[in-house]
Amino acid sequence: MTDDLFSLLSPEGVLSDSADASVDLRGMFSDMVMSRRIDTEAIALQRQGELGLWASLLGQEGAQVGAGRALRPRDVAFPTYREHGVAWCRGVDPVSLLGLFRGTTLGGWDPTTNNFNLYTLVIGAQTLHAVGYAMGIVRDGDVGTGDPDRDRAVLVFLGDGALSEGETNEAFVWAAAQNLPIVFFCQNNQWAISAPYSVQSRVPVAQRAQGFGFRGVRVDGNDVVASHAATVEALEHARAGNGPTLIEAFTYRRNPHTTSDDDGRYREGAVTDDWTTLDPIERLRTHLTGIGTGEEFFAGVAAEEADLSERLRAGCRALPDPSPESPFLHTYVDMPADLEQQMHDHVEYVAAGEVDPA
Ligand SMILES: Cc1ncc(C[n+]2csc(CCOP(=O)(O)OP(=O)(O)O)c2C)c(N)n1
Repeated sequence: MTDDLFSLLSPEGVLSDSADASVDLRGMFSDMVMSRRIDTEAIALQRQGELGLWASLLGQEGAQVGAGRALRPRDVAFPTYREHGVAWCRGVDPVSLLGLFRGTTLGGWDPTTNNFNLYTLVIGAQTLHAVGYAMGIVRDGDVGTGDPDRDRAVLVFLGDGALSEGETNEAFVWAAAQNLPIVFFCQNNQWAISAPYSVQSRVPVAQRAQGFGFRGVRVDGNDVVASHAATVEALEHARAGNGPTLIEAFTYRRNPHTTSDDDGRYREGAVTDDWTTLDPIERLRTHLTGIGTGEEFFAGVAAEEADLSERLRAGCRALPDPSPESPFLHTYVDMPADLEQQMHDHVEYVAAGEVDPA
């Protein structure tokens, strides 16, 4: 299943000699475990009626933590709505991820604090936002200077389904034509809700970059070490002024598309079981155990995980309800008079406790 992919940590937990020996494998393990715990708790909270929806990352932790850990502080990430593992690596408070899915906020965090943009639910839209940002980096002269504290790059996440969007193709054209400092990180989890990748393209994701004139790399997305190494290299290439890369992290979405989806209607459970044997966390656990990592390390991770669970459950229930004004705020620097009038009408309507007869 993963034979033709760049891989450094085999499904049996064997690490290649060519892997960077300085990579923090324990840190990667911990980040993957925490990312999965955020996911598990969020699904439970959705089932309890505390969230309206959740988009699970189960099985994609290796791709996300590998990529997330490759970022430097000044690099900027543009996620979709499933990058909970990248958000964790970026230092975003995981409780704030829940706000969007609880419906208490249209955002949830300040994108400038951690250089991690807000989630984008419009498929492919973030690729053009990212290209625009990368153009800004070039104009600021923050690329190719050789100064590691100055040079920066953009890492934009997309799914395989986003490759069928016009925006993504426009983003590829601009990134190539302007040689932008950008890395497109496509998690090919093989499904765009119920549409398999095979109905969208006749060639692998990575190969599509060639047509636009930049590099494509195909990585085992369940191998956190390979995902990290490929992203480190691609970001370095971008920061140095050598232009874009498309990374295809070949993986599989083991849960339904969201908590509202029934994947039993379009795919076989047996395939999901096969991918469970390629689990990114278990693969690294096997390796760490094999090199003599003690039980106290794993117990420490489990304790941290338990604390995180408590924090998520309590934090979710404590998220403040939005004020009736909130959907109107922060849309314009100076709010137009007619919008202001709508806001006042809405506030009065809510205050009166009127119920829409429909
Ligand atoms: C422009 C647009 N069209 C359609 C949708 C509906 N939609 C939501 S998720 C999705 C599939 C996305 O699949 P993919 O890009 O592979 O990402 P994944 O969810 O698998 O991570 C679609 C079509 C949308 N949100 N935005």
